[in-house]
Amino acid sequence: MKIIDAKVIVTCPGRNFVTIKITTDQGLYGIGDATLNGRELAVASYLQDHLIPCLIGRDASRIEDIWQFFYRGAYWRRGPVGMTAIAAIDVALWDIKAKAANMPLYQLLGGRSRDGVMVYGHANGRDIAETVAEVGRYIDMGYKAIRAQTGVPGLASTYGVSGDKMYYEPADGNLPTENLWSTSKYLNSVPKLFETLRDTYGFDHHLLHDTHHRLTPIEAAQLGKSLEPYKLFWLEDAVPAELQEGFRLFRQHTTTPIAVGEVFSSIHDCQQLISEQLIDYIRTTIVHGGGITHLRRIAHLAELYHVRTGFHGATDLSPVTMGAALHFDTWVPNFGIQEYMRHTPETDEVFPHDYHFDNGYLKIGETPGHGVDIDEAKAAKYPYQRAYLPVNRLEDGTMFNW
Ligand code: EZ4
Ligand code: CO
Repeated sequence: MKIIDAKVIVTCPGRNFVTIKITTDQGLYGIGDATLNGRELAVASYLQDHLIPCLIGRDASRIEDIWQFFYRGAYWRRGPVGMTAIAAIDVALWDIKAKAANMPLYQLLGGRSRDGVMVYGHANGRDIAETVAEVGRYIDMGYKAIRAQTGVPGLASTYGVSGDKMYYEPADGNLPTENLWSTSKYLNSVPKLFETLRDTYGFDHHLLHDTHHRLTPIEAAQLGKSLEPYKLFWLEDAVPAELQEGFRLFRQHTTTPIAVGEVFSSIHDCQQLISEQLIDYIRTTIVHGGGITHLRRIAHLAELYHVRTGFHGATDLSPVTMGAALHFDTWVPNFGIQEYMRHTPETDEVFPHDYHFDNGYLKIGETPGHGVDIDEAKAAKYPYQRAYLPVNRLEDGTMFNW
């Protein structure tokens, strides 16, 4: 089965998405997501100018060989741009292989391990009262697990708090928006939020929180410790993880479960975090981590060390990634949870998909492949619009992490 065509489709139905469509001489095609928020065109060019010329004429069934060809063959390994491009091709090839077998993708991975994929939604508000009310709304919608973020008194804006309650999109500027950050103000506000949430709703639902890479290990230790009475499902991205051994300090001070990894691009970014049992959940996902072929290796390594998966699933990961991730989640033995932010109706129209929300779970259908397509005519109606993620400065003007 020869690859006869591969094209990159860039579309902006409310936000930018980069998609690859690979076609074979047998008329089958596969779809892969290549979206890297705020740096979309770098991946589009990497695919278009460097990978696609090597892809035409290859046997689409040789997924592992093609993965190795592009990973080893670049000489310059890893990194978000390269690994996102490889992931897009990988997912499209798995889609083709499953369609050729006339099976839903999860069957090729090893079959069903669960009936549905537990997801967590994002509740947020400008202050604690508003966030508490939002969490109640998610409970009413049937969610078993909810991430709670709240505005920080004294800061004009906070990560994860949006005007639109249904759709959160942080990439909001033609040039990067500049926000202000104060760790001490933040650390004062978070325990109060979770205390109020547990007082209001009890302990029947899983609660999660994302610190978005803004603390040092000892600050993260303080936060983890102060949240212990509220029994979080996880504390996410408390510390940037370039220094994997830095998590030892954080880990040894708290029993709050730790999740990290949405910005990782390979197993080498988390090898020590996993093998030293410094984390509980690995968040690296298919689109930014080299596709199904590479995520399978990460998941298997994690399983040895009692680490479970918790794939990133923000709106900048297209429905194609969500579909592929749900097939992976349906199979993977050490599944933990899946993040789920709803896409807008415009996005859903461009990417028809065979998954749906059902009482706290996402469920996939039996469509052969990963079950997500792209409507090229609709995609063409939404041209690319440059959009950046915000940046953060401390109150004295120092550049910080967003
Ligand atoms: O800020 O995906 O857990 N989710 C997140 C996301 C990230 C965006 C960045 O593109 O941290 O909201
Ligand atoms: Co996050």
